[in-house]
Amino acid sequence: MATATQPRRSKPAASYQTKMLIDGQFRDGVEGKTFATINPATEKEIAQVAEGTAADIDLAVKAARKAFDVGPWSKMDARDRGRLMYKLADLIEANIDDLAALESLDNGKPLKEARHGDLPLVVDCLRYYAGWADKLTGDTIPIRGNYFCYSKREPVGVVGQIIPWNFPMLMVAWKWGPALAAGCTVVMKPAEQTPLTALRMGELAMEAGFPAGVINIVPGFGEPAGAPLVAHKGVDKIAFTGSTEVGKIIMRNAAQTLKRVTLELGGKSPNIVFADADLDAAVDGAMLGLFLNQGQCCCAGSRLLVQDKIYDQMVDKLAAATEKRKVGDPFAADTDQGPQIDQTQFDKILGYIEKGKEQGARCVAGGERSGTEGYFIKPTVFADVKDEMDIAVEEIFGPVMQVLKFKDVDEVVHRANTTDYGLAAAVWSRDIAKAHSIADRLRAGTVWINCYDVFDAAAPFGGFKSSGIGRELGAKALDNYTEHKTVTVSLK
Ligand code: TXE
Repeated sequence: MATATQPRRSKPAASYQTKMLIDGQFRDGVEGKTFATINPATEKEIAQVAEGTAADIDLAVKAARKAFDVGPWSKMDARDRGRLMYKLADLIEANIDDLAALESLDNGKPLKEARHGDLPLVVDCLRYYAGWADKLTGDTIPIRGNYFCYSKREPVGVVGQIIPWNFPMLMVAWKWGPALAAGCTVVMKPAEQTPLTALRMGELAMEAGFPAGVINIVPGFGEPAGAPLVAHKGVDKIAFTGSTEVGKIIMRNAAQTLKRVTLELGGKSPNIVFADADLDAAVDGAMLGLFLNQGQCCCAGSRLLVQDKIYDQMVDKLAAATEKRKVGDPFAADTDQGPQIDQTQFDKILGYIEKGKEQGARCVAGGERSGTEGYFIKPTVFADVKDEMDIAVEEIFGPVMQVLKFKDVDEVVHRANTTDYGLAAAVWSRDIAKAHSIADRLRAGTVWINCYDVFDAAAPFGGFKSSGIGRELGAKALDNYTEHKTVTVSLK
C-alpha cells in the first residue's frame, strides 16, 4: 500500500520575502491587500503575501519600461548582462538548500526532488542563457543593387510573464533566462499558490546587482493581476505557461494590443510501449513519466499505450511499483510523492478517479485520497482504459495513470495523435529504426525514445496543436524575445 508518513512536518526555510518587487524595491501593494499562501501538506497558512492589482502592474510596467527605454538595461553591454545572470545563478547555487526547502514548503514537492531535480535545472538554465547574452548576431544580406544590407536582433522590449505553480522556480528560470539574455525587461506574475520562491529569487537578483526595473515581480491572482498585465499597453510580449483554457483567454486579450504571445499549455501525452522494449526500463519510465511531481507535469505520460502481448505483465508490474511509492511528508527523505497543490486540484483529481471507475476502467492501484490532512492522493493506476473515457481524453494533472492496449504500429500512431494536445510523447522499443519512424509520425513537440522527462536548457520544449505556441529553452526561445531589424545602406 502507498502509505502516508505522520506527522507531516513543515520545515521552515531560512528566509522568505512576502512583498512585491517593483523598481528595485520590495513593497506592499497599492491597495494594501494580502493573500495567504498555503502549505499543501498541512493545509495551513505559511504567510500572507502582498497581493498585486492593476495599479501595481501599472507601476511595475512603468519601471520596466524606464529600465528598457531610458536605461540602464538597454545601454549595458550584452556581456555584462550575461555576467549578472551568471552571478544570479551562482547565488542560487550558494542558497540551493534553502531554496529547495522553500519550494517544498510552498509547493509540496518532495525536498529531494526540489533539491536534486528542480534547482540544478534552474541554475543550469540561467547559466545557459547567460552565455547567449553576447552571441545574438544578425546577418549580412546580399540584396540587389548597390547597397549594404544587414540585420540585427534587438530585444522585443518589456515582457509580461505569467507562470503556474507546478515548477515555480524552474518556470522563473525558463522565462527570465531568454528574456534577460535578449535584453528585455520583465514583469512577472507568479502563480497565486506558490509566490515565495519567485520572490526569493527576486531578492537574489537584487543582490546580484540587476538594476532597478529590470526584474519586477507582482504576486496575485489571474483576473486581478494577470489580466491587467496582458492588457497593458506598455507590455510588448506575453509569455504564459498554464491551462489551455486561460491560454486562449490570454491570446484573445493580447490581440487587442497586438502583443507577441508564446503559450506553453496542457497535454495528454502518449507513452507507447512495444513488446520488444526493455520492460523494466519501460516500467521505470512510465512511473517517472506519470508520477513525477505528483503527476502535475504538462508533459505527463498520462496515456500509457502498451502492446497487447505484454499488456497484462506490464499492468501487474505497474501496480506493484505504484503500491510501493511512499506518499507523505515532503521533507522526509524516503517520500516519493507529496500533496497536490491545492483543494481545487485535489477535488478535480478525485473527481476524475470517480469518473474512471464509473466509466468502467479497472483501478489496480490507489484510487482514493491518502490520510486525512493535506492534499494527498494515492498514486493510482487504471487498466482497461478506452480511448473515449474522460480519463483518457482530459488532462487530469494528478497521480493517475491510464493504461490502454494496442495491437500494431499504425493503430497506435493514429490513436496517439487523436488528441487536441501535442506536447510530448515517448516510444519504448529495442527496434530503433521503428522508434525513429514513429517519432517522425507523432504530432508532438518533444518525443523521447527509451527515456522520459529528459530536460535540458539547450533542447527546445513546447507544444503542437492546443499544447501551445512557440518553444521555450534552447536557441529557439531567444526568437520569442527578439525582433529582427533589417538595415539597408546606400553605397552610391
Ligand atoms: O491554471 P491557470 P490553474 C492545467 C492543469 C490544471 C489546470 C488548472 O490541467 O489542472 O491547468 O490549473 C494565471 N489572465 N495546468 O487553474 O488558471 C494564474 O494566476 C492572466 C497546466 O492553476 O491557467 C497563474 O499564474 N493570467 C500547466 C497562471 O495563469 C491568468 C500548469 C496559471 O493558472 C488568468 C498549470 C487570466 N485571466 C496548470 N487566469 C502547464 N502547462 O504546465 C489565470 N491566470
